[in-house]
Amino acid sequence: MMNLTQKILAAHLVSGQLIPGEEISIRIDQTLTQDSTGTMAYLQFEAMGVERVRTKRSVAYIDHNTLQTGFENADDHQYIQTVAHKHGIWCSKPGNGICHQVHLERYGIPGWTLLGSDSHTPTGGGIGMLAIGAGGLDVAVAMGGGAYYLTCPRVVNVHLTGKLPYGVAAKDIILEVLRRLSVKGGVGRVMEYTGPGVATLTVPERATIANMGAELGATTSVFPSDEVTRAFLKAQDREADWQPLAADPGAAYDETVEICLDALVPLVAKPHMPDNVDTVENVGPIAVDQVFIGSCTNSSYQDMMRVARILKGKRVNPGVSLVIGPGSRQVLTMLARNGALADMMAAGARILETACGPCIGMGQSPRTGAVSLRTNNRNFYARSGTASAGIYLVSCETAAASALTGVLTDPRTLDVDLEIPQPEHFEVNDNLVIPPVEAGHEAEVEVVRGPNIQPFPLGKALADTVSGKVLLKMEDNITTDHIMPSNAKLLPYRSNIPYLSDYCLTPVDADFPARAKAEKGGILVAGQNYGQGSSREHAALVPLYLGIRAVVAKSFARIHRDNLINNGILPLTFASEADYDAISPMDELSLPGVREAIAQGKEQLTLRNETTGKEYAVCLPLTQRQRGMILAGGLLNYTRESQRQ
Ligand code: MIC
Ligand code: SF4
Repeated sequence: MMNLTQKILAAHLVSGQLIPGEEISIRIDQTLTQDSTGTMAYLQFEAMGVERVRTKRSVAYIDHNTLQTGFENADDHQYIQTVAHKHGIWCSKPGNGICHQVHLERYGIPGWTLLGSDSHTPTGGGIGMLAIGAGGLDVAVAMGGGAYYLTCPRVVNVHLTGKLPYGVAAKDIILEVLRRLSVKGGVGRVMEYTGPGVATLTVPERATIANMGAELGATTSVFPSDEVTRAFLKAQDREADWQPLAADPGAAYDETVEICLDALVPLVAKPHMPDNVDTVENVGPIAVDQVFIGSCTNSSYQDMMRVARILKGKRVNPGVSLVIGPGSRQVLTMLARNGALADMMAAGARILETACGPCIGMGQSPRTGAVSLRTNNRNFYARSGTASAGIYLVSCETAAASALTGVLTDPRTLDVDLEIPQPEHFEVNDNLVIPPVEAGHEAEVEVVRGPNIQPFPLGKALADTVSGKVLLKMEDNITTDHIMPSNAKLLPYRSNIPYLSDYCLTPVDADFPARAKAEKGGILVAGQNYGQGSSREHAALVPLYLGIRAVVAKSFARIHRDNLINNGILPLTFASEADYDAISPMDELSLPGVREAIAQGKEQLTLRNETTGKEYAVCLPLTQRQRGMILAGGLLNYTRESQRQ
């Protein structure tokens, strides 16, 4: 008897055993990239020298950097489009929509594996995929036909019963899970949704939940594939892609979370963490300056239709700027045809291109000290582009109701029919998707590289001894938005590591880049869950460029730890967390004989504080393959070395 996660893993297993905690590797059926991580992933793919991708389908989406305030974004777009065309990859052009929404609509297949260079790739779990977010280098390897290595997860049964009451949304389900489990609660786990409540949720609602499983730190989240999934695929002209999938009756799980949907209420994640959850009622009618409805979490056709219903015939409160970004061209076109778009606009909404937009700070930064209600998944400090603003994460219903009143409003007070059935047929039009060149013609395609495409740094083989000053000592839950901020000014430089290096960790300490450069690199010290959030490999590549050789933390987030190892940076954890307190900024630390110790397979190393004379035990549990990567100075060097042998 197997649960669904085990079934999909078993069907794709390349190496290892399905025992939680053990290293396994799996075959990847599909990959996705988006432009802000994609340029690096394709540069790395090119460096691997593979002519054509070996997956069943790989898609390159352009959805993050679409502002084009200078030539940089457009250079990146052209590079991605041409490199994709050459190497057998489909390219979804800017304006076609947000990668996760479009992938769900057009390409996701129940029971298949998907690896994406974006942390919200698990959105595909809404359609029964095992969809995992990873760094660009891991995705590049998967495109080349290589297996994806991961720690075999524990499987959590999130058992849903009942039905959501009026005004309570799928977003409130995942906010409830976050409230209970926290941003670390899913680490090392797959969240598998089961129970009679599942059938009451549409595919986009399931996708909302799977999407924000990323905020739990989970490896991924997965829903069964049932008649609801079949109807969704049929309406996308893809019924042939459907297959029924579910856990065997009585299958075992490592943990269980019970959620009774009838008992849920509208929830809100307060600044600056997605697990800082309270009820809308408790937070009360705080004044709201901005409302953003959109992002890969909440921008489906049904989400948008509910919003249009709420806004229809009403007026957005004069104190509020309401911005709406439908998730895909399919959604936007359908809203345009059925009049819902006009209802939104008549109410006073500002309509955005179908892209990530405000979610990643690409425009629409709120005013100083603003309260901004948003339907996206992350409210990390400064991510909106306005550090003093407070971002509150809510459902579409709460967002739209509040946009009308100007204060945080419980949508259960609305008097509007919120039942939006799934359309019989979605409007299918893939005109903005460019297919790859036919096999055998790759050499005819020229890859265009503008001046913004700069080479990426390569790690160096691990030295015998690693040493350096503590350039920064950080708290718990430092996100990749702290390590490598992303906003309208910086996102255009995702292919330009030297440029980005001047902004590394500046939300924590504005002087960090200058100090790192003056000291020619060093060591970072951090608390729990270091590197949570985005999959951006830049959070490892930029520190690598700045000469960071090791990060000593209380614990790491999964994707970031993999990214550090892939780039040859040591992710060390304190054997005793109390030692964190004994280290001060600018202490000189060293790891004498570290190369030999790692080569011998030692998992505990000695970290010497040359300034105080103290020694600390630090842990570096590595698989054999990871050991090889650390010794070689990263995955690319390791792969090259392995090929030579
Ligand atoms: C995000 O939501 O933080 C992003 C932008 O989509 C990232 C990817 C990136 O940093 O480019 C993610 O979630 O992985
Ligand atoms: Fe884009 Fe935001 Fe989704 Fe990231 S979380 S993929 S930035 S919409």
